[in-house]
Amino acid sequence: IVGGTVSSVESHPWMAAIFWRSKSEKKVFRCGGSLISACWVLTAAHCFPDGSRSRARHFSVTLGKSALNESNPDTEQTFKVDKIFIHEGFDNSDGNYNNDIALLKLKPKRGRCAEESAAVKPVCLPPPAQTLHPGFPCQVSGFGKERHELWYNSQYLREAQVNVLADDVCRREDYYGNMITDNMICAASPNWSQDACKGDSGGPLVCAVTERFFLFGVVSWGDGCAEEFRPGVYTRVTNYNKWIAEKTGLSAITAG
Ligand code: 4AZ
Repeated sequence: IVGGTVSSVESHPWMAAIFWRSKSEKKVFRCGGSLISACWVLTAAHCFPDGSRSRARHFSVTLGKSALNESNPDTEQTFKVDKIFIHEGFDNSDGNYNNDIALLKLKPKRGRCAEESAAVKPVCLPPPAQTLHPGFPCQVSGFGKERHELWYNSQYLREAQVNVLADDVCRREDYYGNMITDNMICAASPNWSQDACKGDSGGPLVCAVTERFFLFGVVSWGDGCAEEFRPGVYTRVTNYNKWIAEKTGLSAITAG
């Protein structure tokens, strides 16, 4: 997150941190994600490049985490990953991020996955027809870089305030032109000071509709971070209600 503020997982209790276990058993932070029900985390497909996609057992998910390099046993819940579902339409061979969405099925412990607490709570999925008007205020959270030039992630969870951008603006030639598909939402801060950045991928873009947060976007891509005319681009979650229902077997997800 560039230009935002330090946050806590209690303000984003659906925030998931996805780790990859290296050959030397070291846990390497890979991506953000969003808890959508006790056993399911929604994230980005590009977090699982070819080769690692079938290796669910190399990944783990920690919920209730506010700091990347320290663990808090009072708030954190960690799960192995049972299965990774990458959207069938995701094809990044030509740097094209269309359908950048994936689901992780958590492996239950003693028959249970996430247990709700002040630090762990699933987010609501918006109904398929729910659209956001240009300018609608949302927030993005993550452990990603605080500046594009840095090589390290943020130690603490951060959040940024960004507004939804009109599709036709984001498709203008001085923005991203035809790189923006109907499966993407662009969001930026009015003075370009706040944005998601590398390491925030897979994490939540939430927007409050009627005093409740809904997951409208998954951090996907952008040209740099917090650059003029270069909004953050998010996977448009409302286009995937059916896909999510199919994979998870959850028909109406209204927790949160
Ligand atoms: C990335 O490289 C990335 N400014 C993610 C989000 C944004 C830029 C880059 C948005 O994963």
